[in-house]
Amino acid sequence: MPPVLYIGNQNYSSWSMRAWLVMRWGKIPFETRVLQLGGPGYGERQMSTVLAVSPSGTVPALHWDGEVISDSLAISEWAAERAPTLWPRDETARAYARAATCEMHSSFGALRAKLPCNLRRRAEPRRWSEDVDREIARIEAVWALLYARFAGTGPYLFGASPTIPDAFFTPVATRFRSYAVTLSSECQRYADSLLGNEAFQAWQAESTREVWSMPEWDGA
Ligand SMILES: N[C@@H](CCC(=O)N[C@@H](CS)C(=O)NCC(=O)O)C(=O)O
Repeated sequence: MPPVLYIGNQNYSSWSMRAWLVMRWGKIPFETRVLQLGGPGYGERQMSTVLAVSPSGTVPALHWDGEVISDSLAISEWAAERAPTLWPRDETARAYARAATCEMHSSFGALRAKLPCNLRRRAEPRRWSEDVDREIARIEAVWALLYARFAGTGPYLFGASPTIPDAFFTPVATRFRSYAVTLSSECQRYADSLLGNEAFQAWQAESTREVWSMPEWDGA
């Protein structure tokens, strides 16, 4: 039985997207099961859906050989043990890649709250609060630094193949697209590479077939 990755609504679940991209980029055979997060009656449904497969109550959750891990970064590390090229080979580059991934995993709360992941959404440009502007500037600085030092001719942060930080930044690129955030030309080029990635395109195609909607997020 191949590993099974439980994920949330593909239109909205950014953490699910990250783990799924890493598994695909690592060419690890796995099955995907999509769970509906939110929607009417979710409080009662949650026990029989997410909590039934993920003790933390969150997705993504990976099941293999009777084991369960339920965190996107832990799943990415599990994948990298099987597919080491998911991290850059060079030790210094790898340290920077881990730092960027961890920063994405643990920070940017304002961006996540005010620009929720919503692949379908195309909002008009607007002025953001100071905390969002600060976080956007920080992300642009991280991208610019990594790109200048490690990308070579790109198109990803650490070269020709996508690595784990690229997966962690892909839902950021979708947020910038959804909410019409203006980026520097080099950051926009990198964001476009993430959005053009074949595995991301496959995820996006599946998300367009999804019928669930979360009105509380669609208005953000
Ligand atoms: N730190 C976790 C966060 C996972 C998370 O918050 N996932 C959201 C979906 S994107 C979730 O499962 N929320 C629970 C719910 O909506 O019931 C990770 O990196 O996997």
